[in-house]
Amino acid sequence: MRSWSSPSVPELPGTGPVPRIHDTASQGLANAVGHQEGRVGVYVCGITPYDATHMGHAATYVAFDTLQRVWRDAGFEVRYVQNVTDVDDPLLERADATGVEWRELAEEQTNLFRWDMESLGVLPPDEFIAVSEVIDEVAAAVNTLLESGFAYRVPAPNAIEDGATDVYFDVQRAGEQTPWTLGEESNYDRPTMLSLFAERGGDPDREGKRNPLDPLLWLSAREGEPAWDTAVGRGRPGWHIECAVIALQHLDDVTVQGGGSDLIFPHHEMSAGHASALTGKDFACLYSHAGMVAYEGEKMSKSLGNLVLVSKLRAKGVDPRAIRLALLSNHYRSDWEWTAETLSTAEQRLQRWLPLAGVAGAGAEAGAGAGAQGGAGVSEPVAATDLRDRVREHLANDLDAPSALVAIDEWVASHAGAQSPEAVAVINALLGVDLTADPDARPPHHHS
Ligand code: 5CA
Ligand code: ZN
Repeated sequence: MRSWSSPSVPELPGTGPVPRIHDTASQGLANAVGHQEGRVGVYVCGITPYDATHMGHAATYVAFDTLQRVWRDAGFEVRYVQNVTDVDDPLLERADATGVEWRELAEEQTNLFRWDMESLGVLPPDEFIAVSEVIDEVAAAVNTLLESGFAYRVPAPNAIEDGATDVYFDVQRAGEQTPWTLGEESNYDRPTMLSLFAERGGDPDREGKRNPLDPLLWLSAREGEPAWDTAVGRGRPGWHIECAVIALQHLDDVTVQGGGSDLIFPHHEMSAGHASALTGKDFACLYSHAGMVAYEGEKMSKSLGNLVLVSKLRAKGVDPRAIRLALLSNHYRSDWEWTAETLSTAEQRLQRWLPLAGVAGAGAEAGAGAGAQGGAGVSEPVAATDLRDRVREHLANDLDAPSALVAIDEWVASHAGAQSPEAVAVINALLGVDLTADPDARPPHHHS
């Protein structure tokens, strides 16, 4: 699919340090490097396109965007792949409940997501792939797993066709015959796995499975649901195999598999298992997870409906750069709660920083006067080498954006009223906030 347009990223003098990030599998910090010199590949799980883009989604994509910026600054060539889960139970249920065709819902919400990402200054993936685009490839992979004995068929009495079967992944066999073992990525014990599996789309009690934790690879056609005729029969893909197949297809080296922490299990554990069974090798070098954003006391989620949407804030006239600063003011790995204060603090911060680009800030009055050019009394530009070094150090240390923001605050406070193209470039390149942009230049809605 079409991705979205890229913001321009200034090249900074010199190179930043190789980032270290937390790896869920080894439970510690690790150098974010793969098997190839100077090149990294990252697969970040994309949205299921409905009720997008809320602050939780946005926080996760801004976190991996920061990683991409830090890698680039450290001299790496980055290849970035992201999927869109346009065929899945919750999306189909929402389409059903609202009487919209699932394809239409997915397309409209994916467009909204593209525009939200663009307005937040998120670098686009090199490959942006909808599941509906890779049905045959997924079916072929499921067929391979059946032939190699890592998958098996289970009778599906609810299917449209008599005698139809669903296909499941044999976790025990994969654990014995591939480099992958259940639990190596999540480090969860079995009771935790069982409860998360049931909570997050799994079916531990399905009759005929060899192991309650065996995940679905292929669902044979059900009444009223989309289905495709493929090498494994008529039906649609399971969830984890889609990400495994897309990642393997577009990345020769998965340096990082990323997403929110709600994907640690079963999604990333099982994607890794599927990939190992297909290739005989380990899947990703590192597994990286962003914390969960809450709102009104609970995880922000489509199922609860406690959502703050990027597009709604934008429609109210909120500067997307303030939204991005609000997201960056929390460490990506922590669980945190979105509040009105999170945003107003970020709006004030943006106002304090704007003078760096010669734009008059509005002091503590959030919003008012933003974008006005400060003409009079322009002083000599101030160098910001020290600031660049500090921001680089903080971000290379497990993407510590909150400390980077504080470092910039301190620098701005000690250079009152200074203009600094160097500082502006650092903030743009590494934090994705362009202080020279005119926030009113972008239309509030995306017309595609
Ligand atoms: N399509 C699947 C991944 S293949 C999916 O999880 N879609 S999603 O729309 O539910 O979420 C998109 C991304 O946002 C995922 O990486 C997910 O982990 C992350 N995410 C969802 N809710 C939150 C939240 N409240 N806080 C932080 N990240 C979140
Ligand atoms: Zn995924």
